[in-house]
Amino acid sequence: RNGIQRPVGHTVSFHYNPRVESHHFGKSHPMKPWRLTLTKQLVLSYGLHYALDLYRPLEATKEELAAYHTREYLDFLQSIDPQHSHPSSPNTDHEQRRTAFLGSNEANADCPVFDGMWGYFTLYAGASLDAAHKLVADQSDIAINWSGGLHHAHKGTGAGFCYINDIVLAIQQLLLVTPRVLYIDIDVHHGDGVEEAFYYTDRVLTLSFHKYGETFFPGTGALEDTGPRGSHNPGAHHSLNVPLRDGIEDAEWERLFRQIAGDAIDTYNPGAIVLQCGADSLGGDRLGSFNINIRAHGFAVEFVKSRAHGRKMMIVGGGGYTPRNVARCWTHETSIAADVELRNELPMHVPYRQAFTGNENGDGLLYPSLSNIQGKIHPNMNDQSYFDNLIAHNKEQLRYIKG
Ligand code: VJV
Ligand code: CA
Ligand code: ZN
Repeated sequence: RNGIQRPVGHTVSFHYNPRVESHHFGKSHPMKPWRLTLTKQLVLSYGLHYALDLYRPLEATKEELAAYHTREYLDFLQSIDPQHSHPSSPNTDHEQRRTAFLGSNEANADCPVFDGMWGYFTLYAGASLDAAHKLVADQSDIAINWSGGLHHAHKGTGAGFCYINDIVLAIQQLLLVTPRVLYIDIDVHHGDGVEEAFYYTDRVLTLSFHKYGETFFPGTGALEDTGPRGSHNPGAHHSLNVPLRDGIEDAEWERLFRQIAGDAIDTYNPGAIVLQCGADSLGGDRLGSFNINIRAHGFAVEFVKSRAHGRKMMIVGGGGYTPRNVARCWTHETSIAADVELRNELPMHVPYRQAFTGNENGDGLLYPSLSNIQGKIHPNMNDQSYFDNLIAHNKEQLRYIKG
């Protein structure tokens, strides 16, 4: 009806269980699962689902999560959920365990305990595992999970809004069938949890672009941190970092990404590529401070897809704290995966249309200019010589790597 069709010989799967939407981190917490509702509505309104294989994955089992996470952490997460907790366990012990697993009083505002949280984790992790399984079984070429991408979670603790590391779990599955996986992370925060999980192996190359400096979370991901010291360690040179300053713009971003991600793909020659598309690197994000627009963000997907050459590709979400732009960005990126061009005027019948209309909300367009009209203004603190140094340093690291 609207001309959107499935391209021949290239299957794009979309892994999503709408039950994630109903979870709330708490009043005024920046992480809003509701942004996923908005994304899904926009994808459906554009008719993109005609070009996708839609899956509604079930919760991951505790056994599946234990492939990476410790038993004691999982026991804690499962039991602290009010719906699963034992009323007999004393409160003090409860608080001690909460501090141990989710951070001290100040930090645990990032990872609150909320109603139904076990259901939320197992749903988003279940979707990433389902995506990985469809790639492994050769039933999909590009598998998308916008509810995943929670890159800060550690083996035995939560951090930065992330409790279960669905990305690590998915990469572990891909490693069963391919010798090397490339992980690329364009969230404005450093992909520390994924880097850490594969720090000592040469079977995963991690590459994160992020804001770095002052006190910006999580504080890791310096240019010089490229893996364990000592060239005898297999993980040496297999963690790449691209630390950026405030205000990076479209053309610079695209050039940097093309150069560094391009070199990484060519040199490492991975069997699969996992791309974390955190939308907090967009201009106008509530927590981020970059100045890139939706098409420049999507350039990462476009570029990786163009260089994939038959390799399996997995796309996950991540951060993104201005919900209307998260929905725009991930709808655009779904369309790139599916080889469909979308018109700039949003469909008339899109639910929650008012979230996208008006001058401050982007004038009913899919691709409004995000720089300087939304959120705080972040002057560009990067310069050409800084970028040149980032490119040169990462090229030097890749000389140690043989694909
Ligand atoms: O900067 C931090 C840590 C603090 C301690 C805790 N307070 C709340 C904030 C400062 C040092 N944490 C970051 C975590 C960012 C996580 C990003 C996750 C992702 O996008 O990479 C992947 C999904 C941070 N920045 C902003 C906040 N936390 C923040 C947390 C809140 C909040 C406002 C800001 C938590 C609750 C409430 N407001 C009500
Ligand atoms: Ca990143
Ligand atoms: Zn982030």
